[in-house]
Amino acid sequence: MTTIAMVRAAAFGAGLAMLPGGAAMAGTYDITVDRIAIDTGDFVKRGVGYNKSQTPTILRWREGEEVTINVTNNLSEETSIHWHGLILPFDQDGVPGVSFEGIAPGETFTYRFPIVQAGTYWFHSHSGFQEPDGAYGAIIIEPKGREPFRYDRDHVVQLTDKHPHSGARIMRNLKMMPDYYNRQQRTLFDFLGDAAEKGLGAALADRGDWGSMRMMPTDIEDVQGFTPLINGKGPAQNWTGLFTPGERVRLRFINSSAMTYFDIRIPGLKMTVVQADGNNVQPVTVDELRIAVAETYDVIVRPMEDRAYTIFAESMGRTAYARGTLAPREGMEAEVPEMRSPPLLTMADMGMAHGDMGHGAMQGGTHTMPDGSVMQGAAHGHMDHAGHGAADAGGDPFYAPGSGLTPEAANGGKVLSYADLKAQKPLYAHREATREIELRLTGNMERYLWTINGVKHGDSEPIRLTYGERVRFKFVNETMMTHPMHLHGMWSILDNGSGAWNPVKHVVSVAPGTTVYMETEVDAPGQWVFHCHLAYHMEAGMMRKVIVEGGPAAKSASSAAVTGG
Ligand SMILES: [Cu+2]
Repeated sequence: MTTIAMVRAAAFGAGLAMLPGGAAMAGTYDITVDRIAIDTGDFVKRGVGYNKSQTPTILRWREGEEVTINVTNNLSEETSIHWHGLILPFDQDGVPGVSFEGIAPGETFTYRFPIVQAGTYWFHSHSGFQEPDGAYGAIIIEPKGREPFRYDRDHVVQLTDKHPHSGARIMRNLKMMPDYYNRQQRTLFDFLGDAAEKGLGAALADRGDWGSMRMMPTDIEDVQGFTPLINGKGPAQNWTGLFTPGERVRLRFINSSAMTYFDIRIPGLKMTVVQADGNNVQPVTVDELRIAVAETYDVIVRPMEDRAYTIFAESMGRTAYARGTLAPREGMEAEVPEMRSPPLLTMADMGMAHGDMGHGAMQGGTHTMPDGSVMQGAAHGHMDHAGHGAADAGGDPFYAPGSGLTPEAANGGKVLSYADLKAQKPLYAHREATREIELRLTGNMERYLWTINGVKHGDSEPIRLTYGERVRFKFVNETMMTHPMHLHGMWSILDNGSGAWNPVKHVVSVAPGTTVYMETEVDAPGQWVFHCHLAYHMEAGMMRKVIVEGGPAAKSASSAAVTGG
């Protein structure tokens, strides 16, 4: 019996009930948290899994349903489940020490909350390194009404970066030696190559700049040596999703990696993006998309031929790839492309050495685009390039001008940009923010310390918000790594210049050397967290507690009282 079937059986066994009138439903779901063996095809390791399986559990819910989820902890340590992207009472959010006490070994904890949204989401442990160790699954919520797009079948495509080391061991190694897992150190040979190309002086100056940053131009992934999985299967194990030629197939991409961004493409197929982070967007057709850690994108593809297609997802740093197959029948395969060469960070990614352009990005000023047009600081809300396909303007506005990280399509076609995302229907009335909060993303590579405004979580004061306000968050990335920032409990409205149609997300990825704005309607009382979703950055301190003061008491918690402060 598959995991999906098991969960469904559990739901029906406990009586999935449609109440009179057909509006309200209630379902009960059972999840066990177990130590399991995980076989990636490259190695076998001990890890954590839900319902005794390395195949991620899929929870299928309906908007308007009241869900009851019994989580039984079969581990010898505390666990928790966070429902990533779900809007719910804060005491159901599953962050130990903030939302609740955690789930002790041997204990069964019952979550209960109404489902007030639809789309593709996921869930994961918020305890220790259980998520990198395998504790994640998918959530699919069917909408009450009709979808604004058509599809004939759907597949979850859940990615992760499975490492042979446990999460705890990776953290110890990174703390001891921050470049422990960076295998792409540049060599003397590369230096000689640079010197030949740029001249010895420039190559030396370049080296000096990088040395003083204590970074390397190859510091794109600080944890390498993993095997990417799709739905629990390594590249050789080749997860396969079936289709009948001519069908519209909805692929629900979820990036459940600890640390890895992926560039996803399906050679031979265009992908029409219809949803980002669970919220419908105006359809945009692309050849390739980059998915940040913890994001979801739903795309529709229409394979017409009676043949196999490869789902190819290279890590952003090109150290590994995930591979799966769409095929009319099991056992078919298509060609697996070669990985492209790894990107190199540039001075622009340091947020320096590019004169006015770099400063424009850092300080929210203006800079001139290569085509001569002028835009405000990276990703500022009033540029008029948004939605026109950022490539037309000479670069993706969500990367620093001259960045080595700007994605390009393997076939020379269209890559999805944040600038392309427009809400299908605005979720909130558009209004001016009531105030701005600046969050500088900071770090010290030498000590593997990742911080916000230079302060690590353990030494920080909570961010205090007031119920009913609309806060504008200004992210200034002063590090050379890309950070996927995730606020719990409330939506993150990404300012990409689309005004009322700015996309509604739960993760906002901030590239090096850029300033990105998001706004939040503060409509969820209680206490939450706001953090970088890279597992080891969060653990190293890139996190804040958020306290929402005021608001209706009835909404603040479904059972427990607020603890701490
Ligand atoms: Cu999260």
